[in-house]
Amino acid sequence: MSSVKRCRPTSTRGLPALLIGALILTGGSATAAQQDTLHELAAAQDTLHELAEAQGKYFGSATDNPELPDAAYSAILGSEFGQITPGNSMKWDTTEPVQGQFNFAKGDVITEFAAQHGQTVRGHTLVWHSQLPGWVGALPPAQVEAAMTRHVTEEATHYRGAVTAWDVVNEPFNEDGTFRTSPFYTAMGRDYIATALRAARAADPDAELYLNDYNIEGLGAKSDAMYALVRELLDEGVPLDGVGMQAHLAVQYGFPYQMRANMQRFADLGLDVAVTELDVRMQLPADTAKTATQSSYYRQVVEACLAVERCVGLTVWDYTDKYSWVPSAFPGQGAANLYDENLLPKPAYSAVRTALGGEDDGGEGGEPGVLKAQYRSNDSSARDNQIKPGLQLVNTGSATVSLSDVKVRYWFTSENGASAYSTWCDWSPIGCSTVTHRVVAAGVPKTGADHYLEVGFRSGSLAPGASTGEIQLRLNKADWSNFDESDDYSHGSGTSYADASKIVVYVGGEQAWGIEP
Ligand code: 9MR
Repeated sequence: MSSVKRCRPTSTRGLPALLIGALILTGGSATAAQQDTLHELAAAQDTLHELAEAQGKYFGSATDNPELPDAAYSAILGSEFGQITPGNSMKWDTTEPVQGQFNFAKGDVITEFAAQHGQTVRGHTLVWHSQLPGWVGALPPAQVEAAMTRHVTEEATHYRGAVTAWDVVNEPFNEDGTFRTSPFYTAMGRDYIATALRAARAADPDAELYLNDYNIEGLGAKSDAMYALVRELLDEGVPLDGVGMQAHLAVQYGFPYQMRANMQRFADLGLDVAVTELDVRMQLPADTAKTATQSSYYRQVVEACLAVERCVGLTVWDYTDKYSWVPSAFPGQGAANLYDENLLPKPAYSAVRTALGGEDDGGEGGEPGVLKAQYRSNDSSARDNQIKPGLQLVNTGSATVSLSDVKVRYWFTSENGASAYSTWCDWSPIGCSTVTHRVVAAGVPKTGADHYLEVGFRSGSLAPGASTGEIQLRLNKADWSNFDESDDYSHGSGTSYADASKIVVYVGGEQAWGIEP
């Protein structure tokens, strides 16, 4: 892959709100400092969605209303992903808990988030046997069709223009390929599926209409049943645009059999295919082997989708272990997502990037994100006249990294706009004489971050698995006035070394670790 980064001057998705605000205030023409920052941002690595988009696909994530107030979570959700699916808030028990009483407030929060972040929304789901309010099952069978049609019509009408694709019917099959029993199947037999699809098309002629299920990713009895059904529906002229393959995978169950061939046979019927709920769980605790298998499964799913033209995109079933459905549904299992519980990208994230054609770190066969930063505070007071970060870098990749290519940024605020600083390296096992340090003012100040301590290296290298060991750093203002570190972006109060996502590491000028302020 080329190391030349694409510049995206027409899109502001992914740019910090403050910078966009500054550009609006200056009538859209950036000052020199802003241009520097823009340049830095343009040089930052492409998002998963941008990588997928370059291949004609989208890359999305499920989300859920209770997660959105988590600012660090929603910042990644809003920037890294081009599509979102509500995990729960468009389901029947939320949208029509009482017959005829519709409530779209929670789903509206999701579509508004998407609109604010330039994302598309997959509607999930109109007709499903689960998360179905009790009143539906209590209806006399003769009334179920009218209730279902009304539900589909009301919800699809409400979300016209906001939802681009609907999982109209979710999980219609048992594992052996027989139809699953539900109030809908009991009342209408398999015709409920055609009826629901027709109602959805009538309510929103522009939305793509899907059937969605799990364990249909590979060839097998269940996917054969879906294949037979969709062929019949198409023959009957029922409106249907695609098949969603959930892809809730597990390292202990193996990779779906011939996923690409299975996708292709649906595509050959003239249907789109989407990976709708991807995650790869494992029995805890995670270890190197399970983590490697997980990365390989994520990679293979992406590769299958890329190989099939009609595979329109992939959605992960939330992107972080912090908000995974897995531990509560499968006790003892977890670690299924691309980011860990601290919102740090995992090896699977790198595997997905690489599979999407993302650039590596420029090293010999290395993957992006090969270095991680660890931090502890060496400071007993957050309100004195010195900041004392302890940093160390660990090579998590498979290639040696030349330290002279590495820069680390620790972001803080000056409090009084000071411009002159002294910086010190007090001790490091790699020798302070090899460590460079200086304070740089941000081109555009951000919350908790108007300056950064930049740490570099004159020489040396880090072998795979090696750590620099701690680097004890210290800085003060020239006027020795006090800091208030409590609101500093990179500051933490931990006194032992831990992975630090708010310390940003660059290798060869490209971001390799952390989240910029
Ligand atoms: O992620 C959803 C979780 O929060 C709910 O508790 C669960 C209840 O069934 O549904 C989860 O989402 C499911 C999706 O709607 C359909 N496919 C399986 C998903 C995981 O259970």
